[in-house]
Amino acid sequence: MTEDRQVRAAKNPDETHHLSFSQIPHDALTRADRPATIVAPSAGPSAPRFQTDPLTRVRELPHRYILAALAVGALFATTACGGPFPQSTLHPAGDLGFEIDRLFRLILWLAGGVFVVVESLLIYVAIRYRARPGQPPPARVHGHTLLEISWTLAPAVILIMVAVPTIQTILRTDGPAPAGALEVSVIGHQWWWEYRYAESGVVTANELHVPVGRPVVLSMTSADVIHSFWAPRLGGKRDVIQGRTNRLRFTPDSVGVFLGQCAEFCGESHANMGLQVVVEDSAAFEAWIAAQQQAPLPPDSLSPAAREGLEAYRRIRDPASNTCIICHAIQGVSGGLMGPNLTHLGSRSRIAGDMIPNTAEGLARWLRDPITAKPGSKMPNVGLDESEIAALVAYLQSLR
Ligand code: HEC
Ligand SMILES: [Cu+2]
Repeated sequence: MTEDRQVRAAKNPDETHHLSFSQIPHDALTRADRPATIVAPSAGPSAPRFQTDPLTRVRELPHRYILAALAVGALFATTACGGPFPQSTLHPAGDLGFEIDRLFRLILWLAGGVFVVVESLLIYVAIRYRARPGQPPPARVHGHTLLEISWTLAPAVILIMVAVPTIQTILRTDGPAPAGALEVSVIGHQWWWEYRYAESGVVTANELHVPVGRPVVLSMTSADVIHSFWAPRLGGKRDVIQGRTNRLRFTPDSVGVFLGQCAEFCGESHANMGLQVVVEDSAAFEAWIAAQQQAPLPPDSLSPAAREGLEAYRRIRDPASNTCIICHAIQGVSGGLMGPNLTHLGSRSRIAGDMIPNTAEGLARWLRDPITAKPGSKMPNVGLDESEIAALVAYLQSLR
């Protein structure tokens, strides 16, 4: 800092507050004289508050702020005990979910034990050896073999206690399908899930149907970036990576609809990459498979509106990349391979990665502008007019 600037700083501390870093001459930036110290001369009665140390600042807070903060904390703590929480790992619904829950509890207890021991020692030492007036500085201790061995061994033992069951669980759940298991290929896309059932040839999206009590093995890969399949109550999560096949094995033990979602940030609509796992008894599952294997209604049994929709669906658009049949597959109608298979769209409860209800209104909203309905959607705004949208909704709803 130059001489006259220092003088000015002392005379008019306010002015120095406006000095920006770049305004300070380069040679002035010595260690002892960095911008933070420029405000030092003003440390008089009008000294800015931020110069006090953090503890003093907390002590100076009016008590009502502290009470308010505690009240908000308590509110969060109590609301966390309510429910329902459809994506809670604490209510497992399958073997993998139970394993994960068991690991979580093991680690929680170990960490809790460490916390209690460390905090008790800390509080004991802070009180027992606190500074007293006139007390000489404490003697230094150097080297204590027993202590050093024990504080190296104790964490190592705890980490082994965590690592062994964790790795065992990973190995147990990422192997090839055992005999009798249901194998499903899962393909992660920005931002939806594709499922292909090896034995039945069924292809669907976002809503995975599996039977209760039978092992399921998901063979998972990605069409683009890294995703992660996670249906918390059933277990998981496991990364879904392009060029790799990761497996996830679990056996659901209760019937129900279990929500899940992508658990690896994968771009703009990552948060909208939801999924459902529909666990049903084996009769309902077989019925679902049989229905998925049906071909769609032939054009002449469609209603006039739906037939118009089929025409709109087949229409070659300008630019051609806006043409439905380039992207979507419908058995016997089109073989496009970029978007979800629509052959049995009507059997799904939601569209666009579990985001929008599969109703006439939801479908129309989607077709009108997919990019507003789902930020970043890889389905373009095709530029449909309202009559085309109405016809397409009628057609899409015929695909049961
Ligand atoms: C450039 C490729 C492309 C074109 C063209 C296209 N789509 Fe899509 N479509 C997609 C993709 C990708 C998705 C999945 C979007 C998501 O969920 O993030 C999708 C989703 C959908 C869905 C929801 C499916 C589900 O199960 O979630 C419907 C319905 C749909 N498209 C209908 C149409 C119709 C009708 C047309 C023609 C008017 C069309 N699409 C044109 C790529 C396309
Ligand atoms: Cu994802």
